[in-house]
Amino acid sequence: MTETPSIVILTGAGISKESGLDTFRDSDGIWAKVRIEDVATPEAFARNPSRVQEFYNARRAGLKDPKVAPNAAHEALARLEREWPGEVLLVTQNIDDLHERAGSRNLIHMHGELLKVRCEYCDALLEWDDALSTATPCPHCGRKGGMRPHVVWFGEMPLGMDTIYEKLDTCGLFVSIGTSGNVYPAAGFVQHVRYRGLAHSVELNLEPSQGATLFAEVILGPATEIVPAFVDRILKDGVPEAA
Ligand code: BJW
Repeated sequence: MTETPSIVILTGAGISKESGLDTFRDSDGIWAKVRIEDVATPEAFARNPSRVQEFYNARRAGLKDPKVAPNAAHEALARLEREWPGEVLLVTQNIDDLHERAGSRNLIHMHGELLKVRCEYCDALLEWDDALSTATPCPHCGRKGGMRPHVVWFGEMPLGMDTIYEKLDTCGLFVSIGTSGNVYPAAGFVQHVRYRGLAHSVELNLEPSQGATLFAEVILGPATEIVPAFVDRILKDGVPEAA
């Protein structure tokens, strides 16, 4: 008897767009309003920590807006995890908590989490839903000036990479949802899977990503429509043979 194939799903900002959160590289996205060099590098934080804290404080506060809630795409992925008889690993580049709120549990936030902060002095990692400033003392070691958002900036190592590559190496299906394929290492996952040749690969996106031609299958449309339909199909028909 053959084993049930495991599934790895990569999500990006596009899955949260219909929940009211901005993407990065769309014409109305975050990088059209602020410069990466000012808010999303370790150098920016060293140069002007208050500016960086303000940027993430505003986004953390935005998560508390009652209008920001998981959508049908987040919910469909949580259903897939509950109902698929094999393992479903969700790897998200998003720092919002909408996958958790929808019920996903086997989840890696490879670019960090907005609702966590850490201390650069003592490495304490803490849940945090409030504003942070350069004067905030670390609740663990008491020192000021070392508290930073628990996010992965350009030039920093994404989180959970050993587990992610281990699961990519053994999965039977790799699905990429709502990501433009501009940022590595996530943008390279499809190539990694295709090179191994043992998994089917599917992109679900509003528009084709940078690496769309590398996927065996591409389905275009808004996430709230195409993700639930795709999950229904996988639960009904199973995972296609690698192509
Ligand atoms: C919809 C939709 C709807 C809209 N329905 N879809 C040269 C070559 C190769 C690599 C490098 C290089 N120079 C430097 C690098 C490395 C660098 C990198 O990739 N740079 C590129 C710009 C070239 N990467 C790094 O530095 C990373 N670290 C690293 O590489 O460490 C070394 C290492 C080596 C080997 C192995 C492992 C590690 C760190 C990257 C950190 C990224 N950080 C950010 C910000 C922090 C978090 C935050 O503030 O939120 O993460 S940048 C930003 O981009 C954020 C996102 O997670 C990330 C990806 O964006 P995403 O999700 O793809 O969003 P968009 O806006 O780009 O796309 C949205 C998509 O949704 C679009 O396709 C739309 O069509 C779609 N969409 N509405 C469905 N309704």
